[in-house]
Amino acid sequence: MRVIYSEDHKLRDARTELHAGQLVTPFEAPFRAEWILAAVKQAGFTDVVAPDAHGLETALKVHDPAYLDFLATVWDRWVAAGFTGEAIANSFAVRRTSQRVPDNIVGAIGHYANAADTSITKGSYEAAIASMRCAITGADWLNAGNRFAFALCRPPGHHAGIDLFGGYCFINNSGVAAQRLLDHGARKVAVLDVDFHHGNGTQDLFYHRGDVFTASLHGDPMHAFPYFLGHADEEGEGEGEGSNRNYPMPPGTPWHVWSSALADALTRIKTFGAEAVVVALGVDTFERDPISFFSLTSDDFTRMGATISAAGLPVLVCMEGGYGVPEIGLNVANVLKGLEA
Ligand code: OKP
Ligand code: ZN
Repeated sequence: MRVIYSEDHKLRDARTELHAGQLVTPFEAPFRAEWILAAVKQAGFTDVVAPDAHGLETALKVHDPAYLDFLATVWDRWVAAGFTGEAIANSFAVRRTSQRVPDNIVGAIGHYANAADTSITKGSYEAAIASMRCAITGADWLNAGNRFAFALCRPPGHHAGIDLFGGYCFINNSGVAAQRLLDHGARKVAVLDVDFHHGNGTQDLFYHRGDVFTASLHGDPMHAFPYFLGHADEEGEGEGEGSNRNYPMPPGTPWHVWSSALADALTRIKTFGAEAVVVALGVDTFERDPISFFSLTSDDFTRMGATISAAGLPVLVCMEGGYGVPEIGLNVANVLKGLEA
């Protein structure tokens, strides 16, 4: 198992997250990647490399160019406007409003935001690029004929849509990795999202495409972020008809229920004809995750890895969520162990 990690994730270190009516220290913080890296090394996964210096070529195939330009320039524009706090969206392009991109930076942030939880700071873009590079480098490890890679991506990516940021995400790392696999010979691939939260961004990227199957197991959006996507009747459209599958599940969901959804998703991924699978791995399905409501145990994460491995496909794991508790590292290491067992 090759592990791809960049120190540049530390450039994403916001002071604020709008949570429960207050600006709190973000749940998505640098300690997460440090804890996970330490635990996977401890578990014997010591083949850790830095990512290659990829540009935006692959990202431009799944994201809107103007959106990527916004991400690259938003912090400087915010500072130039004279603002001293972190950049937080507070006005949104909602139902029956113009989708023109405002010249004003506050308007532009609102246009490109799907949530106000994600404060933009100096260095956030650079960290997001480093995270994307980890995913691409991991995809290339598979392209070279290897079976497993772990891209220790931070910040996460699965809430980033074609032209939307939020949910702690800016560039959709798993989606970019899927595109990279297609660009290097795979005819069809799958993104299997096992983060607690629905992969709304990834669903958006590929909803009308027939070359990427997207499956997401998550807290029912009637009760959990991202609230506005992730229902079971979202199955893809046009060329993508039938190539999206959602498994919304209720509070308290334990392994024996969650794993039936996983089994169904893997069956569909095989039937679809995917030649590789990108796993968007959040360990926020853990029973003690501070912002989620499933009941998986640390041993369940080993079972998760083994179940995914049994599908027999090459697997690129991209890190998504998992917060606040020391077990996040162990839980990730357990997935990797299960994959290689
Ligand atoms: C990102 B990933 C705490 C809850 C709301 C959105 C959660 C984003 C999760 N304020 N914030 O999918 O783990
Ligand atoms: Zn999550």
